[in-house]
Amino acid sequence: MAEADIALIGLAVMGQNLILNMNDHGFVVCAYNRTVEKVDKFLANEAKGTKIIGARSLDEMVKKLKKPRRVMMLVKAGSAVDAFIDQLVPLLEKGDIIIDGGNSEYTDSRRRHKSLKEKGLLFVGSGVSGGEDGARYGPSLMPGGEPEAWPHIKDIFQGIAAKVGSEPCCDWVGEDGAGHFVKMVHNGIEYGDMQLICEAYSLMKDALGMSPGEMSEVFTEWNKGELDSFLIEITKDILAYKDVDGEYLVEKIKDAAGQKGTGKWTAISALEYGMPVTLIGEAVFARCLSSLKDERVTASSQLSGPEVTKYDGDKKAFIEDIRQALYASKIVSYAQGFMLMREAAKEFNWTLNYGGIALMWRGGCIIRSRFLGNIKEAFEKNASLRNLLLDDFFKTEILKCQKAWRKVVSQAVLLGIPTPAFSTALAFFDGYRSARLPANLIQAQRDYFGAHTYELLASPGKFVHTNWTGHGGNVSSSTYNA
Ligand code: NBP
Repeated sequence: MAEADIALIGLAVMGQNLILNMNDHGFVVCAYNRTVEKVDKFLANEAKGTKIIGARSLDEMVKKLKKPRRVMMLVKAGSAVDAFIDQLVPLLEKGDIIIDGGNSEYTDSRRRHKSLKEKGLLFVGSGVSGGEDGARYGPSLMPGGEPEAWPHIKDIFQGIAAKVGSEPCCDWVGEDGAGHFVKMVHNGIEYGDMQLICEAYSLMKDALGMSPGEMSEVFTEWNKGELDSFLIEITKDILAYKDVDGEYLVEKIKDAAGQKGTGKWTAISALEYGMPVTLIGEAVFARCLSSLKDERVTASSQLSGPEVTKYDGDKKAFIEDIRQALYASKIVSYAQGFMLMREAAKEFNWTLNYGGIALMWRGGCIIRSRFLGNIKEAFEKNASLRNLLLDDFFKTEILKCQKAWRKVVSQAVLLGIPTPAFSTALAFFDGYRSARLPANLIQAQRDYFGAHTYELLASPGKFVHTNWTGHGGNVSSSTYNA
């Protein structure tokens, strides 16, 4: 009997919790898993006493679904998704919906959307963020793909999503791979936010000699203001946490950061589409450098830095400067993330709702913060805002922080404390606000050695070549802009 509103394939941590969340919101879910014993186990334990039903084969699962059938997968990204799609296609009918909620690459989602559309099936690739807790009590959901599918899944998705006030942190993102692209940028921004917090920690620890306990108090204060966010909140808890021996646990953890690849994908897309998403790039490289632990240990005894490594000015004022440097850098990071999304939208013909994206990230996910409310307002005021830095609110904020930001970056350089994200954000800011950059010289160099031509300021659009040495020819190469 067709009784289930939706099927969910994949009974690992995300799938189980999302099913329980859907059940709480009144939807009947049919659970399925490749290893079918997990279905029985789930029904007998976590799902006991709920309206959740199970299936022991895909055929049985499909038969239990109301039409149009909605099948959501939360399985390992990659070939497992394709394997399930291949098995589902012959079982489904035109107009049925397949949703991939895993961390798939947006290029895969674009391919799946295209191939399923040819078969009359509606594909949705949805970013799901918030980890286990989010899945259970309200994730941030970023669905994209076939727009026709949205009215059929909207109630379920917005019902189970995190809420800010009464607004769900879920809306339609855009066509084909847009949902997974936006999720990828979300993860990249998460890398950036984490790196910025680490740099603030490093400055307080190394330049000011503060203990984790003292720093936890600072983060507690910061969390009451503009920086109010999940990541600042957990940082204050982490810093305050003491091991069984009474020592701070954080200082015992090996300083080599892992990564799963979504930050790297964001940086790769940035390079691919020519967008200067420098902060996320630096955050990924900072993790790479951290993982060269043995090499760093060797280098630390051979490569000396400045003699003075402690800040000797007013400690309290410097802590406030660090806060402002973090805030300004964060504004740059989000501005860059939105620049990348705007460029991808152009590339793939997506109509992205930028204010909606900010709202989707406002709650439920790892980068949730008060700040995202300001971004939402900026795009609400002006949907075609070219760059966040040009919005009145952010313009005022960043200009207010500018002096402190410059002081922190220059102090870090003088004291030999690495702050790649703070520094790159400031360099971007200075580059972005420059009407004239030294790229004229690059163009001249390119023309000198490769006859690549250059454009004169006085005659835009006209590319010319100069015989710089007098002995080169007058033949020019093609004009490259990449
Ligand atoms: P996992 O990523 O660990 O995936 C486990 C599921 O994938 C199980 O149902 C498993 O079936 C199935 N599976 C695997 Br593994 N290989 C398969 C194959 N070759 N064919 C068919 N099924 C296969 O689970 P998760 O941590 O719950 O994450 C689910 C998705 O959500 C992933 O894409 C993940 O990246 C994404 N995500 C995770 C989080 C998080 O915090 N964990 C957050 C946001 C998004 P089996 O039981 O038969 O082995």
